Amino acid sequence: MKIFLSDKLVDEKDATVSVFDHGLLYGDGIFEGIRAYNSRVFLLDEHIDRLYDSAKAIALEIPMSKQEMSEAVVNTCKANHISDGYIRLIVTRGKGTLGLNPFLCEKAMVIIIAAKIQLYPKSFYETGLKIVTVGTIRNHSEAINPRIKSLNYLNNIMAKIEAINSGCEECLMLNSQGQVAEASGDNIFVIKKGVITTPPSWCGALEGLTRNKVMELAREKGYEVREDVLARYDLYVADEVFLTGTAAEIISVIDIDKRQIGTGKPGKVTAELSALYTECVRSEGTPIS
Ligand code: PXG
Repeated sequence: MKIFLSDKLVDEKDATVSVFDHGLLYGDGIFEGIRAYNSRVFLLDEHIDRLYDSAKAIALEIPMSKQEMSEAVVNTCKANHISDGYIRLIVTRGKGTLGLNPFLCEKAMVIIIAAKIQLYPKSFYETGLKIVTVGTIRNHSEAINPRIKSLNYLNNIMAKIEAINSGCEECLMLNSQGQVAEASGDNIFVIKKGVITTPPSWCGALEGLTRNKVMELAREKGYEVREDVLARYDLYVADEVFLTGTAAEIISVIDIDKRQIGTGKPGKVTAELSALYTECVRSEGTPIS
């Protein structure tokens, strides 16, 4: 496998970073998870924009232009003959000292991995997920703003541990006010009487690109789509609940905290949106060759 490292493609065995890299020492960095479908990189410009916004927020200077970064992503796919896959784009603070001071780091390190994607088993989509509310709350927005896709995912990992220990694959995370934020690696939506609602990002949600695309597709179909504060109550009494993310795409939730959601089976509106999304990923994106 070829990895883009710093400024060029190298063999996987040579793709190493310093033990003094602050990405490793402190989780000081940012990332994107991107999909390629049908020889096209889906939502590439949107991912690059979010990456540079995350960088700005943590005062990290990326040593490449957006254009160069986009080209590097496409070239990494090309070099690995990826037409359908998952791309991990990482920018760390780079090599520094054992102290916290990020300004002593030499230069931000850029890493791009283009690989095959490990999907959720098909059965999860057919039967839907059971999720549980966890005690770990989503990062406070004035600590690490959840809109920053930072390399520091301990918050989400602690939540994921609780979910797995409870026998669930995913969880529901609340914010410090007890409002619904998102899942550990996906956004959440509820459907009630035909109205589709997802928490606004200020409630502690990452501004997911799948989330944004699903909102756009639903509006085009004539659905009323809202960004509004949600309590767990709203989820429990919903007709349908689903999660969105680059890796998971759209996946139904059929049980939350042992409350059956709707009929207890993946719902019709979720299936409709899922079909629209599938159509979209097949036909849109930046060509790889
Ligand atoms: N919320 C969080 C906290 C995320 O990390 C999403 C929502 C969905 O955003 P997009 O832009 O992908 O629609 C994410 C992104 C995994 C995994 O292995 C998932 C993400 C990141 C890293 C790993 O499930 N999700």
